[in-house]
Amino acid sequence: MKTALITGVTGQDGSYLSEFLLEKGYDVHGLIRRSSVDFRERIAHLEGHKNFHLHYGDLGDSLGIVQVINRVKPDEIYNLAAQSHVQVSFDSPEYTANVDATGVLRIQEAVRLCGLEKSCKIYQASTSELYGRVESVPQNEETPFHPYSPYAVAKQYGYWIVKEYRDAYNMFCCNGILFNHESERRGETFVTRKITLAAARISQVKQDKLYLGNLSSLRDWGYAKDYVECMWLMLQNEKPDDFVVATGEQHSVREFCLLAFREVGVELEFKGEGIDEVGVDKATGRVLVEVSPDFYRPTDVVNLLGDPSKAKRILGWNPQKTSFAELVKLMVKSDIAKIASEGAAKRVKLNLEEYLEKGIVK
Ligand code: NAP
Ligand code: F7E
Repeated sequence: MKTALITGVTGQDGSYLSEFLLEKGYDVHGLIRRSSVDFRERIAHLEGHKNFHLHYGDLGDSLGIVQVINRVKPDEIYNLAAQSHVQVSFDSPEYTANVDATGVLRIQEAVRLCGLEKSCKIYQASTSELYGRVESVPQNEETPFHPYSPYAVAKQYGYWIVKEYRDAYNMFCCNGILFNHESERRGETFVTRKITLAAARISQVKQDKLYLGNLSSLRDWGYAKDYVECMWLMLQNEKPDDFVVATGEQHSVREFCLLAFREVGVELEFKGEGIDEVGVDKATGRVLVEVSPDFYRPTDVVNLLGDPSKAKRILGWNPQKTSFAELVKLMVKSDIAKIASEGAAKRVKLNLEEYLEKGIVK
């Protein structure tokens, strides 16, 4: 039985990767952070599985990382932990560098210190944000990097230290240059999830309006569940290498909105430009989407489109398993159910309060 250690196991990708590896028969170990509220929603269904184990640790703490790696002695490490929000990296640049740059070094060094450099393969969660202020479209493994946020600059260090350890110490470590990938489990402040949650809430009269930043930004959006398979494929390849993981299709934030609202029966029409642009419900004339400068970034990455040919050719990975339209649909469907169930839970609570007041239940 192979043993894997996943950092960032409580995140979107960590939860899907855990499911994927458990299904493959792996013994899966995850690194979690202590929190005052024990919020492990995405992996709650896996706790109690006989091959799923959790360890406390933090990418800022070398000693803790060495201890966990020494205890687990993994065959494969998937380093997914990061301060992953680009906008937040402008507010917390030093913290982002500590986790997303030096944190990668801590993992690489810990593997060496534990004497596992010949046996342990490492996957590093690199990112299309490295292309940043893009120098050509589409982007592949040869496209020059131009990181354009504190997040991307930190991730660029991670990318290079992985390459360095591969060359210097002959370690099996790979960079997955993943383009944006989303899902029902996507963090709620990333633009896609913010839109699907708002569409669900507006359709259930629980929100009036959605405020967004740059509507013209272009992304290559895939489905997270499809992408974790490619992380695994990289570590099963004969030799360590770096791969772009993307769909090869590009859409704007505006287009994502149109499709998401269509799923809840609202046809949007966008009018105006820049900060004055609005998304109007064609049937009622109501403004449902507005632009707010609060969601503009000091520097924004606006033209990402990946070329996944190498992953397709060498790893046999299928980049278009879940289409863009299917992705939007499944996210909206899941948020409609989530918002409806929140309403139901509130109604039950209100009824209970009423019954308690009337002395019907004690
Ligand atoms: P996510 O949902 O934000 O998950 C991030 C994970 O990292 C969480 O489990 C978080 O733990 C953990 N973490 C954060 N800081 C940590 C620290 N100091 N020590 C230990 N763990 C820490 O991110 P994701 O979307 O799954 O992405 C996974 C990785 O891929 C990240 O490295 C991200 O930068 C990269 N990436 C993502 C995309 C994308 O489109 N999703 C694309 C390219 C690359 P808590 O739950 O405790 O916060
Ligand atoms: O923004 C624009 C925003 O925050 C996408 C991370 O997983 O993918 C993710 O980073 C675009 C940007 O993702 C809002 O300006 C407009 O141009 O969903 P996002 P991201 O910045 O691309 C990469 C590959 C990663 O590696 C990261 O870890 O959408 N946008 N209005 C908005 N973005 C947000 N968040 N909120 C808005 O209201």
